[in-house]
Amino acid sequence: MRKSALMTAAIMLAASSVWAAAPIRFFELPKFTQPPTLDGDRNTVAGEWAGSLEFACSPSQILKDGAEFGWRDLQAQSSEVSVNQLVQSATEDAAVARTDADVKSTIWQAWDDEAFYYITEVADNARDVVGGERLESWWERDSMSLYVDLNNEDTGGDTEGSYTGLNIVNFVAAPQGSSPVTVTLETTVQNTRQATQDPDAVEGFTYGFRNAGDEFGGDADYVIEGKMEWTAFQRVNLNSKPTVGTQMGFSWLLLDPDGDEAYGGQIQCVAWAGGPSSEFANWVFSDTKAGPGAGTPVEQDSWGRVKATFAQ
Ligand SMILES: [Ca+2]
Ligand SMILES: [Ca+2]
Ligand SMILES: [Ca+2]
Repeated sequence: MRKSALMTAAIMLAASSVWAAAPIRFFELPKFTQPPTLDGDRNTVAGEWAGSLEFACSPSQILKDGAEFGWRDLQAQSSEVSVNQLVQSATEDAAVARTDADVKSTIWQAWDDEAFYYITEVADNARDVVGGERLESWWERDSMSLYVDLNNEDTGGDTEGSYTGLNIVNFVAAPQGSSPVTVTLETTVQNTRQATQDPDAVEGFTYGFRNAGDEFGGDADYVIEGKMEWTAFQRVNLNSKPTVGTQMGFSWLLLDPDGDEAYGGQIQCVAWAGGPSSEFANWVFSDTKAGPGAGTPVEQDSWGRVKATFAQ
Protein backbone atom coordinates (compact mmCIF):
# COMPACT_ATOMS: atom_id res chain seq x y z
CA MET A 1 0.00 0.00 0.00
CA ARG A 2 1.48 3.24 -1.03
CA LYS A 3 1.98 5.66 1.83
CA SER A 4 1.20 8.68 -0.27
CA ALA A 5 4.80 9.31 -1.13
CA LEU A 6 3.62 12.36 -2.92
CA MET A 7 2.91 13.98 0.41
CA THR A 8 6.57 14.73 0.66
CA ALA A 9 6.58 16.01 -2.87
CA ALA A 10 3.97 18.62 -2.14
CA ILE A 11 4.81 21.85 -3.78
CA MET A 12 4.55 25.08 -1.95
CA LEU A 13 3.47 27.78 -4.32
CA ALA A 14 5.26 30.97 -3.53
CA ALA A 15 2.98 33.38 -1.74
CA SER A 16 2.66 36.62 -3.58
CA SER A 17 1.78 38.47 -0.41
CA VAL A 18 3.28 38.58 3.02
CA TRP A 19 0.47 36.31 4.24
CA ALA A 20 1.08 32.61 4.44
CA ALA A 21 -0.69 30.65 1.74
CA ALA A 22 -1.93 27.12 2.14
CA PRO A 23 0.34 24.75 0.23
CA ILE A 24 -1.24 23.52 -2.99
CA ARG A 25 -0.78 19.77 -3.02
CA PHE A 26 -1.24 17.22 -5.79
CA PHE A 27 -1.72 13.48 -5.28
CA GLU A 28 -1.67 10.86 -7.97
CA LEU A 29 -4.94 8.90 -7.96
CA PRO A 30 -4.35 5.36 -9.28
CA LYS A 31 -6.87 3.51 -11.44
CA PHE A 32 -8.43 0.19 -10.48
CA THR A 33 -7.80 -2.89 -12.56
CA GLN A 34 -11.09 -4.19 -11.15
CA PRO A 35 -13.57 -2.41 -8.88
CA PRO A 36 -13.69 -3.34 -5.19
CA THR A 37 -16.51 -5.27 -3.58
CA LEU A 38 -18.29 -2.83 -1.27
CA ASP A 39 -18.45 -4.99 1.83
CA GLY A 40 -16.29 -3.10 4.33
CA ASP A 41 -13.46 -5.60 3.91
CA ARG A 42 -10.27 -4.13 2.41
CA ASN A 43 -9.14 -7.56 1.26
CA THR A 44 -12.26 -9.18 -0.14
CA VAL A 45 -9.85 -10.52 -2.73
CA ALA A 46 -6.08 -10.39 -2.43
CA GLY A 47 -4.80 -6.95 -3.30
CA GLU A 48 -8.28 -5.47 -3.58
CA TRP A 49 -6.98 -1.99 -2.62
CA ALA A 50 -3.29 -2.51 -3.46
CA GLY A 51 -1.51 0.53 -4.81
CA SER A 52 -4.32 2.95 -3.98
CA LEU A 53 -3.74 6.45 -2.63
CA GLU A 54 -3.51 6.32 1.15
CA PHE A 55 -3.95 9.00 3.81
CA ALA A 56 -3.92 8.93 7.56
CA CYS A 57 -6.76 11.05 8.93
CA SER A 58 -6.13 11.43 12.65
CA PRO A 59 -5.14 13.85 15.41
CA SER A 60 -1.55 12.60 15.25
CA GLN A 61 -1.45 13.18 11.49
CA ILE A 62 -2.53 16.77 12.08
CA LEU A 63 0.43 17.22 14.41
CA LYS A 64 2.66 15.91 11.63
CA ASP A 65 0.97 18.22 9.12
CA GLY A 66 1.61 21.20 11.37
CA ALA A 67 5.24 20.26 11.78
CA GLU A 68 5.66 19.89 8.02
CA PHE A 69 3.48 22.69 6.63
CA GLY A 70 3.14 25.10 9.55
CA TRP A 71 0.36 26.13 11.87
CA ARG A 72 -2.48 28.54 11.45
CA ASP A 73 -3.18 28.13 15.14
CA LEU A 74 -1.11 25.65 17.12
CA GLN A 75 -3.27 25.77 20.24
CA ALA A 76 -6.37 25.00 18.19
CA GLN A 77 -4.48 22.28 16.27
CA SER A 78 -5.11 24.08 12.99
CA SER A 79 -2.35 23.25 10.55
CA GLU A 80 -2.06 24.82 7.12
CA VAL A 81 -3.61 21.70 5.56
CA SER A 82 -5.80 20.13 8.25
CA VAL A 83 -7.51 20.79 11.55
CA ASN A 84 -8.50 18.87 14.66
CA GLN A 85 -11.96 20.09 15.64
CA LEU A 86 -12.81 17.18 17.90
CA VAL A 87 -14.45 17.99 21.21
CA GLN A 88 -14.59 16.40 24.65
CA SER A 89 -17.86 14.55 24.92
CA ALA A 90 -19.77 14.35 28.18
CA THR A 91 -18.79 10.76 28.82
CA GLU A 92 -15.23 11.16 27.60
CA ASP A 93 -12.04 11.45 29.59
CA ALA A 94 -10.01 14.59 28.92
CA ALA A 95 -6.96 12.42 28.24
CA VAL A 96 -8.85 10.68 25.44
CA ALA A 97 -10.76 13.52 23.84
CA ARG A 98 -9.16 15.00 20.71
CA THR A 99 -6.48 12.28 20.56
CA ASP A 100 -6.07 9.19 18.37
CA ALA A 101 -7.94 7.33 21.14
CA ASP A 102 -10.98 9.49 20.33
CA VAL A 103 -10.95 8.78 16.63
CA LYS A 104 -8.43 7.95 13.93
CA SER A 105 -8.74 6.58 10.44
CA THR A 106 -6.97 5.66 7.25
CA ILE A 107 -8.48 6.44 3.86
CA TRP A 108 -7.60 4.66 0.59
CA GLN A 109 -8.74 6.01 -2.77
CA ALA A 110 -8.75 5.05 -6.45
CA TRP A 111 -10.90 5.47 -9.54
CA ASP A 112 -12.01 3.82 -12.77
CA ASP A 113 -14.08 4.83 -15.77
CA GLU A 114 -17.30 4.31 -13.84
CA ALA A 115 -16.65 5.81 -10.41
CA PHE A 116 -14.50 7.15 -7.62
CA TYR A 117 -13.95 4.71 -4.77
CA TYR A 118 -12.70 4.93 -1.21
CA ILE A 119 -12.45 2.78 1.85
CA THR A 120 -11.87 4.09 5.33
CA GLU A 121 -10.99 2.07 8.40
CA VAL A 122 -11.95 4.02 11.50
CA ALA A 123 -11.04 3.43 15.15
CA ASP A 124 -13.57 5.13 17.44
CA ASN A 125 -14.25 4.95 21.14
CA ALA A 126 -18.02 5.30 20.75
CA ARG A 127 -20.24 5.05 17.71
CA ASP A 128 -23.03 7.59 17.55
CA VAL A 129 -25.19 7.70 14.44
CA VAL A 130 -28.35 8.79 16.22
CA GLY A 131 -29.93 12.20 16.06
CA GLY A 132 -29.55 15.27 13.99
CA GLU A 133 -31.39 18.53 14.30
CA ARG A 134 -32.38 18.12 10.68
CA LEU A 135 -32.29 14.98 8.55
CA GLU A 136 -29.36 16.37 6.58
CA SER A 137 -27.33 17.22 9.71
CA TRP A 138 -24.72 14.60 8.98
CA TRP A 139 -22.22 16.40 11.24
CA GLU A 140 -24.22 15.03 14.17
CA ARG A 141 -23.48 11.42 13.18
CA ASP A 142 -20.34 9.33 12.95
CA SER A 143 -19.67 9.48 9.25
CA MET A 144 -17.27 10.49 6.48
CA SER A 145 -17.74 13.40 4.11
CA LEU A 146 -15.94 14.00 0.85
CA TYR A 147 -15.76 17.62 -0.26
CA VAL A 148 -15.07 17.72 -3.96
CA ASP A 149 -14.45 20.43 -6.52
CA LEU A 150 -15.52 18.35 -9.51
CA ASN A 151 -14.38 20.70 -12.25
CA ASN A 152 -11.33 21.95 -10.38
CA GLU A 153 -12.66 25.48 -10.44
CA ASP A 154 -11.08 26.51 -7.14
CA THR A 155 -14.14 28.54 -6.33
CA GLY A 156 -16.40 26.20 -4.43
CA GLY A 157 -15.81 26.87 -0.80
CA ASP A 158 -17.29 28.93 1.90
CA THR A 159 -15.81 32.26 2.70
CA GLU A 160 -18.80 34.18 3.94
CA GLY A 161 -21.60 31.68 3.51
CA SER A 162 -21.60 31.98 -0.25
CA TYR A 163 -20.82 28.89 -2.30
CA THR A 164 -19.99 28.19 -5.91
CA GLY A 165 -19.98 24.63 -7.11
CA LEU A 166 -19.27 22.95 -3.76
CA ASN A 167 -20.29 19.30 -3.52
CA ILE A 168 -20.30 17.07 -0.45
CA VAL A 169 -21.07 13.36 -0.24
CA ASN A 170 -21.63 11.95 3.25
CA PHE A 171 -21.82 8.27 4.17
CA VAL A 172 -22.95 7.45 7.72
CA ALA A 173 -21.29 4.78 9.86
CA ALA A 174 -24.22 2.41 9.59
CA PRO A 175 -25.39 0.08 6.84
CA GLN A 176 -26.61 1.98 3.80
CA GLY A 177 -30.38 2.24 3.91
CA SER A 178 -30.62 1.31 7.59
CA SER A 179 -32.16 4.75 8.06
CA PRO A 180 -33.30 7.41 5.57
CA VAL A 181 -30.22 9.52 6.31
CA THR A 182 -27.31 7.21 5.51
CA VAL A 183 -26.41 9.00 2.25
CA THR A 184 -26.52 12.77 1.92
CA LEU A 185 -25.55 14.79 -1.13
CA GLU A 186 -24.97 18.50 -0.75
CA THR A 187 -24.72 20.66 -3.81
CA THR A 188 -24.73 24.35 -4.52
CA VAL A 189 -27.88 26.03 -5.74
CA GLN A 190 -27.75 29.79 -6.24
CA ASN A 191 -24.73 30.10 -3.96
CA THR A 192 -26.40 28.19 -1.15
CA ARG A 193 -25.69 24.71 0.13
CA GLN A 194 -28.60 22.41 -0.60
CA ALA A 195 -28.75 18.94 0.92
CA THR A 196 -30.76 16.01 -0.31
CA GLN A 197 -31.30 12.39 0.68
CA ASP A 198 -33.86 11.82 -2.06
CA PRO A 199 -33.27 8.32 -3.47
CA ASP A 200 -33.26 9.61 -7.04
CA ALA A 201 -30.70 12.29 -6.22
CA VAL A 202 -28.35 9.96 -4.37
CA GLU A 203 -28.60 7.07 -6.82
CA GLY A 204 -25.08 6.07 -7.79
CA PHE A 205 -23.66 6.85 -4.35
CA THR A 206 -23.33 3.49 -2.60
CA TYR A 207 -21.31 1.96 0.20
CA GLY A 208 -20.77 -1.09 2.31
CA PHE A 209 -20.44 -0.82 6.08
CA ARG A 210 -18.81 -3.18 8.55
CA ASN A 211 -18.84 -3.04 12.32
CA ALA A 212 -15.20 -3.81 13.14
CA GLY A 213 -15.30 -3.96 16.95
CA ASP A 214 -11.79 -3.29 18.27
CA GLU A 215 -9.98 -4.29 15.08
CA PHE A 216 -8.17 -0.97 14.60
CA GLY A 217 -7.47 -0.24 18.26
CA GLY A 218 -10.70 1.43 19.35
CA ASP A 219 -13.90 0.13 20.92
CA ALA A 220 -16.45 0.89 18.22
CA ASP A 221 -14.42 0.58 15.04
CA TYR A 222 -15.97 0.51 11.61
CA VAL A 223 -15.30 0.47 7.88
CA ILE A 224 -17.01 2.37 5.09
CA GLU A 225 -16.24 1.18 1.54
CA GLY A 226 -17.85 3.55 -0.90
CA LYS A 227 -18.44 4.22 -4.58
CA MET A 228 -19.46 7.47 -6.26
CA GLU A 229 -20.41 7.06 -9.89
CA TRP A 230 -19.41 9.75 -12.37
CA THR A 231 -22.90 9.72 -13.84
CA ALA A 232 -24.23 10.66 -10.39
CA PHE A 233 -21.82 13.59 -10.26
CA GLN A 234 -22.77 14.54 -13.81
CA ARG A 235 -26.34 15.03 -12.55
CA VAL A 236 -24.81 17.67 -10.30
CA ASN A 237 -22.19 19.78 -12.07
CA LEU A 238 -19.43 17.45 -13.29
CA ASN A 239 -18.76 18.55 -16.86
CA SER A 240 -17.36 15.24 -18.07
CA LYS A 241 -16.03 11.97 -16.73
CA PRO A 242 -12.39 12.20 -15.70
CA THR A 243 -9.65 10.82 -17.87
CA VAL A 244 -5.94 10.38 -17.24
CA GLY A 245 -4.59 13.79 -16.37
CA THR A 246 -7.84 15.22 -15.00
CA GLN A 247 -7.53 17.14 -11.75
CA MET A 248 -10.15 17.53 -9.03
CA GLY A 249 -10.00 19.35 -5.73
CA PHE A 250 -10.89 17.43 -2.59
CA SER A 251 -10.88 17.34 1.19
CA TRP A 252 -12.05 14.77 3.74
CA LEU A 253 -14.09 15.32 6.89
CA LEU A 254 -14.22 12.60 9.53
CA LEU A 255 -17.18 13.26 11.83
CA ASP A 256 -17.03 11.96 15.37
CA PRO A 257 -19.85 12.64 17.82
CA ASP A 258 -19.66 10.31 20.81
CA GLY A 259 -23.16 10.51 22.22
CA ASP A 260 -23.29 14.26 21.86
CA GLU A 261 -26.71 15.86 21.47
CA ALA A 262 -25.62 18.01 18.56
CA TYR A 263 -22.36 18.64 16.66
CA GLY A 264 -19.79 16.39 18.26
CA GLY A 265 -16.52 17.21 16.55
CA GLN A 266 -14.67 16.48 13.35
CA ILE A 267 -11.28 16.32 11.65
CA GLN A 268 -10.56 18.05 8.35
CA CYS A 269 -7.97 15.93 6.58
CA VAL A 270 -5.45 16.54 3.80
CA ALA A 271 -6.87 20.01 3.18
CA TRP A 272 -9.26 22.50 4.72
CA ALA A 273 -12.85 21.82 3.73
CA GLY A 274 -14.33 24.87 5.37
CA GLY A 275 -12.35 27.40 3.41
CA PRO A 276 -12.39 28.18 -0.28
CA SER A 277 -11.88 25.12 -2.46
CA SER A 278 -8.75 26.74 -3.85
CA GLU A 279 -7.33 25.37 -0.59
CA PHE A 280 -8.39 21.84 -1.43
CA ALA A 281 -5.83 19.19 -2.23
CA ASN A 282 -5.83 17.97 -5.83
CA TRP A 283 -6.17 14.51 -7.25
CA VAL A 284 -4.36 13.93 -10.52
CA PHE A 285 -6.10 11.02 -12.22
CA SER A 286 -3.52 8.49 -13.33
CA ASP A 287 -3.39 5.18 -15.16
CA THR A 288 -1.06 3.74 -12.53
CA LYS A 289 -2.71 0.48 -11.55
CA ALA A 290 -4.52 -0.11 -8.26
CA GLY A 291 -6.18 -3.30 -7.14
CA PRO A 292 -5.37 -6.97 -7.73
CA GLY A 293 -2.26 -7.33 -9.84
CA ALA A 294 -1.26 -3.74 -9.29
CA GLY A 295 2.22 -5.03 -8.61
CA THR A 296 4.91 -2.96 -7.07
CA PRO A 297 3.66 0.51 -6.22
CA VAL A 298 5.21 3.27 -8.22
CA GLU A 299 7.63 5.00 -5.95
CA GLN A 300 9.61 8.16 -6.03
CA ASP A 301 9.60 8.72 -9.75
CA SER A 302 5.82 8.96 -9.91
CA TRP A 303 5.80 12.55 -8.77
CA GLY A 304 8.32 13.56 -11.37
CA ARG A 305 6.29 11.90 -14.10
CA VAL A 306 3.02 13.44 -12.99
CA LYS A 307 4.57 16.80 -12.54
CA ALA A 308 6.23 16.74 -15.93
CA THR A 309 3.00 15.77 -17.59
CA PHE A 310 0.47 17.77 -15.71
CA ALA A 311 2.19 20.58 -13.89
CA GLN A 312 0.26 23.81 -14.09
CA1 LIG B 1 -14.04 -4.92 -0.21
CA1 LIG C 1 -14.71 9.25 19.32
CA1 LIG D 1 -17.93 8.46 17.56
